[in-house]
Amino acid sequence: MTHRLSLSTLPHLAENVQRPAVDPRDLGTGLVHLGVGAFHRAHQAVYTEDAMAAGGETRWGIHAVTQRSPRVAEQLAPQDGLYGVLTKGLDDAGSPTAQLRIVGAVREISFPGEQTAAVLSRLAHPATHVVTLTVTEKGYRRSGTGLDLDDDGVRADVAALADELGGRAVDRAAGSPIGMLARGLARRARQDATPITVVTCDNIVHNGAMLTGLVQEFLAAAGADDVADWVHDHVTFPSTMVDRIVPATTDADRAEAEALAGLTDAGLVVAEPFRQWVIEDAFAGPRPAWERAGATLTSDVAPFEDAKLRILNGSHSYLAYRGAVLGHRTIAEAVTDPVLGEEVRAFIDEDVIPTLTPPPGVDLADYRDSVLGRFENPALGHTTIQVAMDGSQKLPVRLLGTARDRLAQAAVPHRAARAVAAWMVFVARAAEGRNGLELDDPLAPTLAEAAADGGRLGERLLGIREIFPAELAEDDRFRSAVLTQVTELSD
Ligand code: CS2
Repeated sequence: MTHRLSLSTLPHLAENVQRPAVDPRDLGTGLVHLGVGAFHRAHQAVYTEDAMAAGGETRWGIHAVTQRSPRVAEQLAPQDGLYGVLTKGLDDAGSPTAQLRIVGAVREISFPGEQTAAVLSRLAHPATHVVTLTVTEKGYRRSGTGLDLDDDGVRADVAALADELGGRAVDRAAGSPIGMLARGLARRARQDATPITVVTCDNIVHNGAMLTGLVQEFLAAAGADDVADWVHDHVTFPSTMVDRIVPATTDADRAEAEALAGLTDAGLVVAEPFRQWVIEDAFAGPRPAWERAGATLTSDVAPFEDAKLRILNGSHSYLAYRGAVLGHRTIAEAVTDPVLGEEVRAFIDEDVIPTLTPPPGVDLADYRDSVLGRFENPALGHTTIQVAMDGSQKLPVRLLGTARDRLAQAAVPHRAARAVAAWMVFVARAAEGRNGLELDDPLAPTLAEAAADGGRLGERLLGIREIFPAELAEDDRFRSAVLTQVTELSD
């Protein structure tokens, strides 16, 4: 029987698999991460481990918190937090390569249901200096541009904080990531009160400012004015651009990793070789030396963020919606479809690049080529359906800013309109369950209702204000470009 990966079985790991870069047993806990999905494990955790190894530090072990379910905790806890990252690329001759490394930076793991108390104390602990988040776009529970105070989880957390501040019930299970974070910050304000930095790593425009705003709205709703002042003075929220393609792990990936490692690993994640992290240098206290692991610390993340969200994520979504409707299972198949590949390139060139300021040292045409080249990686098996999920949350970030900026330049964004129309046609097909497609989106009921109004698909979807701001939806140039494309793509 093959043993399972853990600290005690680590000595049995096959020779050619990279061991943790620092001894997990030596690590203290200095960082809390909310939302320990595959992306965190393949990105920030790897940077953090490499930063500790490069700087000879041991204080940045991670207390990782799952979003809702105990599933990741069940995968990682029996493995003492250890898991593999299977990096899949291509060699110079175009043959697939796979390298496995074991990461040991995750030292504690909780899920919000029963273990809220442990997370709140970690957030308030003086050794904790940094909180990172990957809770996905919908995890922030926004409605329009602000916090959705009607969300059940947020409401329960607001009530819990009000009770905690009033000396009543404490440690009630957290119902939302913002609630968990704000309640932890409130506890820190009352206990140790040392500054802390909160780093959001989700694909959202100006993500740092967005998160500060949500935390402050939450505190205002709980009547926590003193905490709000403390947060204003002691907590920073740097913006970041994060990048690494991390497809969902499959059974075949787990079997491949097991053959390499000689151990089973329920926490395995798969990733492309490329990774990038650009972080606003605005820390309230100590932080891991992430720059020693290849991250860029800068005073202005915005140009990096805009280029990545609009070029990479924008064309990812474009390929996902058009590709899924055309029957392409993976992003690699979609981007290598000659017609679709040309379309997406034209979208980037004609509509996206004219809206961007090149980040320092970056040539946007080269960046485009490198992104499209990464999408072609057939070894990843990244499915169109995975990228297609949560379109209502992703569209504004990835496509609508481009459309708005082109209109402001007095240009009609035909290409961006086509991308939006591709989403609409996908929604219609998925709502009907055609071609095995499914509508996986927090606004699914609203979208399905709009899609049921067959002939008016475009108008109905453009009317959803949570997605399309009025100034854009009512702009005749954009509107008619979208509607024309919906007709064309529906054929
Ligand atoms: C993808 C991203 O699933 C998606 O929507 O576009 O997760 C993408 O793979 C990452 O942002 C790459 O950094």
